[in-house]
Amino acid sequence: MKKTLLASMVALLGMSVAMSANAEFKTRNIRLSNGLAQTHPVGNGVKTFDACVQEKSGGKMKITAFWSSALGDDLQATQALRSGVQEAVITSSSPLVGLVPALGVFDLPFLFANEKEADAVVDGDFGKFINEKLDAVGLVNLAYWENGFRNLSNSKKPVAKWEDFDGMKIRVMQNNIFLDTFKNMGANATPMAFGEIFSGLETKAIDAQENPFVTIDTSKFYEVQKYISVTNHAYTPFLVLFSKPIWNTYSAEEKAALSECAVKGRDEERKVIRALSQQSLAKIKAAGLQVNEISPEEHKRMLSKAQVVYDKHKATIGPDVVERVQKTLADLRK
Ligand code: TF8
Repeated sequence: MKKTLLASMVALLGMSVAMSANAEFKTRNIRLSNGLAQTHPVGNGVKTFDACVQEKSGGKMKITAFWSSALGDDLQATQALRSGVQEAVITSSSPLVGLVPALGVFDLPFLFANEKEADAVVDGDFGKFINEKLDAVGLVNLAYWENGFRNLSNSKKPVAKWEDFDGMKIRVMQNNIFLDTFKNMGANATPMAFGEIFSGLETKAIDAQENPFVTIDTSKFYEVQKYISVTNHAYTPFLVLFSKPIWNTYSAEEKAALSECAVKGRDEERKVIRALSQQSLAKIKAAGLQVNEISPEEHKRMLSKAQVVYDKHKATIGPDVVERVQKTLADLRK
C-alpha cells in the first residue's frame, strides 16, 4: 500500500515537472547580431546554439542571426541590448571598454601566451568576475567565445620587428589601449569600426589592420593586403551578450536553456576556429601574401617595450583587475 502510494506520488511529481517545464517556455524570437561574415566559425557556433535552444524549448525559442554588421557595429548593437530593443550580440570585448573599463584587461598586449591559458582565465573565476561588471551595466554575458590571437596585415612592407611599424597607417578597434599600443610603436593608428576595414584598405585610406587569421580569411582582407606578420600581439575574446532588460522577463527555464546552449555553441566555435586557423593562414599565403615571423627575441623585446602601455592603463582598467589576472596567470604557469 505504502509502496504504490509512493510510486504514484513519484509519477505525479514527474508529470508536473514535465508540464511546468513546457509551460515555462514562451515563443521567443532572439535576434542576435555580429560584425563578421557568416562563414566565420562564429556562424558554426550560432548554428549549434540555435539548434540547442530549439531542442530544449520544444521549438518555442529560436535565434535569428544578422551578419556583417547588418544591425550596426559592435558598440551600437551592445547599446541596443542595454536599452532592451535587441536580444543578443556576439562582440569583441574591446569596443566596450567605455562601458566596462575592466574589459581593457583583455586588450593588454601579449597578456596570454596561448589558447589554453586564455580558456582557463575566461572560463574560470576571472571570467565570472568580469561578468558581474557587465551585469551591472545591463549586459548578461552567456559565454566567452574565441576571436583569437591577433596578427598584423598590411599593404606596405614586411613587418618583422618593432621599428617596422614606424609611420604605418593602421586601423585599430575603438579602444584606447590598442590606440596607445600602436602609437607607442610609432604607427599612425586610427580607430575605426570593423565594418569599415575592407573599404579602408581597398582605397588605401589605411595601410594595415590587425585581426586573427580566420577573420582575415573570412572577411577577405587578404584580397587587399600584401604582407602578414605573425605578431600574436593580443587575444581579445568574444562575449555572447544578452540584453538584461529582456533577460529579466524570461523564466528560469528559458535562462538556463540560453546559458547552457551558449556554452555548447562556444565548444563548437572553438573547435572549428582552431581547426581552421592554420588553413586560413595557408589560404592567405596562397593568395600571394608574404608571411613574416617575429623571432622569439623580438617578441620579448616588444613585450618589454609595451610595458609602458600596461603602466599607463592600469589605473583605468582597475589595478585590482590587472593584478587579479596576473595572479591567475602566474598560478596557471606554476
Ligand atoms: C575587430 C574585431 C572584430 C569583431 C567582430 C566584428 O577587429 O576583432 O572582428 O568584433 O565581431 O573589430
